[in-house]
Amino acid sequence: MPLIISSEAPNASDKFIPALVVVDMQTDFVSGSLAVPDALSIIDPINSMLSLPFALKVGTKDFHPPKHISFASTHNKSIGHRITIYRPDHSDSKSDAGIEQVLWPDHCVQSTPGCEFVEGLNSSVLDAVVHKGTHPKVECYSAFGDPWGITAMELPSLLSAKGVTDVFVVGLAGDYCVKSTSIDAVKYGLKAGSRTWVIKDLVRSVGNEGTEWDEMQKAGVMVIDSGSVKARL
Ligand code: VGL
Ligand code: ZN
Repeated sequence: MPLIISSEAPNASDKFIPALVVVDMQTDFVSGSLAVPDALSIIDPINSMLSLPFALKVGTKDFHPPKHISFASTHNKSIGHRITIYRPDHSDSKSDAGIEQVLWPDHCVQSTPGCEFVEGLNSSVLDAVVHKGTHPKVECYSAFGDPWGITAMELPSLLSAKGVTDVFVVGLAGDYCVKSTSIDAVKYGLKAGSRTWVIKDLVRSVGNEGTEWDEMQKAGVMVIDSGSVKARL
């Protein structure tokens, strides 16, 4: 048999294996202690995304123990106050610049109703649920890992097991967990060869500055709308 080299041979970059990551669609973020404005309106459109044939559908949950380091009540400080936190496994915090942490109301505490997926979300079709913020002394906005890489998270291995080429992100909150997760998805994609998209009309933010979109795009996240995703899938 002669070897035929066709210019139309499928090229690795033509592969399209999409994953949907639904970030923190939990009661506390929709109607509870840390309700994100207008979050209710994205539940149904996210359900319709979840009905599309993504190769992998992952939900994330903010999943804090009581007295978590990100809670204002833990420090007897007011909500919105900023503190500096350090790597919990650092014996010498003087050699650690630390990171700024804004303090939140108690939210998404494990085993409380506010931590559940919001009512009406079709979570039964999710292939996996990734929990984050489980370490009492580590804040973790990204579903890929915490700022110090202390807490191991399963999202990278879920994506690579399916050979995902395109990661689509929706959910809450645009200026915190969606932003961090999407930017980390780009970093993952640099190694795995995948692209990262955030579906803008299926995201709501806590603040109203809107700078998160620029930050995500500068980092290499592509911003798309749900209509275009539906047309592609
Ligand atoms: C989040 C604030 C605190 C989020 C989580 O899901 O965006 N925001 N914890
Ligand atoms: Zn949190």
